[in-house]
Amino acid sequence: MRARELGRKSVVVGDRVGLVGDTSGSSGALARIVRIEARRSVLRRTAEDDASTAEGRLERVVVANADQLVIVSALADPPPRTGFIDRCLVAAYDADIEPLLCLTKADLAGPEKVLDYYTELELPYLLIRPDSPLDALRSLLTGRVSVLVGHSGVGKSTLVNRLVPEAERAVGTVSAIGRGRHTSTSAVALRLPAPPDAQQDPGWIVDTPGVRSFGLAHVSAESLLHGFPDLVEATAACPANCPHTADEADCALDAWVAAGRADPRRLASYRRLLASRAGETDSRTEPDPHGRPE
Ligand SMILES: Nc1nc2c(ncn2[C@@H]2O[C@H](COP(=O)(O)OP(=O)(O)OP(=O)(O)O)[C@@H](O)[C@H]2O)c(=O)[nH]1
Ligand SMILES: [Mg+2]
Repeated sequence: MRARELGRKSVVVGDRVGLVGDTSGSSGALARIVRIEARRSVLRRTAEDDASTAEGRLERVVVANADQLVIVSALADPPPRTGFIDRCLVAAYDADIEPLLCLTKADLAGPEKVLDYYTELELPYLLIRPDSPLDALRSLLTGRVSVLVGHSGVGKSTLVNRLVPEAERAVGTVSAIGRGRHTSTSAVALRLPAPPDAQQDPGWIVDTPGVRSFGLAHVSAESLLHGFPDLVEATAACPANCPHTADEADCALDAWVAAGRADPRRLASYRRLLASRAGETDSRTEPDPHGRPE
């Protein structure tokens, strides 16, 4: 239990804490959390993008002390949404957490469209199908705290069960395209099994409930750009305090894209996020860059 002296400070998954009392873990034992250690990283999201609304100010800490953000996106059922992946990338760079893209359900559709969109980014990615070996993923997870995020039904818990068989995380059926029922309802950290020969800390994996969107009200307009490393260089030629919006005639991003140095869909995605932060659009109805309805 949490000690009263912690006040309203809440403990989140991934926190390192100080305990007093009976820490034996045996039945009926009682220990108290008396201290939360300084967090190495904090992954946050807001319900909406617009910090001027109550929902936008409602900030949730997804996980503390994560080293790696594993963005889980299915290649089909539900279909991938690069707008969502872009948001996760912004959140990862903002929190100083390394991103890894995990494309699941590779048995149902090919990754070409998604990978094409990210060609200019050195974004590490893995393709996952039900029968694919997980050695590459395991080696990227070893010794680190990794958190899985993604829409409901993309296969996060399925992956966790393959990595940590004794986890027995409930997995669900995808009820409608992009509208999976939320099978997992809380974030859970699980210790990865130690490889038989290794002395190293095997690391931790955090399974989280599916989210519809990844609100970024807590990220400044300037920091949004960090999620778009393929565009950053261009802004050196922008006038001082350039807002980088489409109506800014001198913004250097348009010429950069026109010269073929970045994908126009990436610029469009960045500007949609800027507009969404300014409260101009509803983040939940933003169009998919692949032209699919949500
Ligand atoms: N064809 C195929 N189906 C998969 C794959 N991975 C997961 N599934 C199926 O997708 C469905 C949803 O999987 P879950 O693991 O519950 O998804 P989740 O991301 O944990 O969903 P929430 O807990 O709601 O956020 C299940 O029926 C899985 O069997 C895959 O690689 N290929
Ligand atoms: Mg789940």
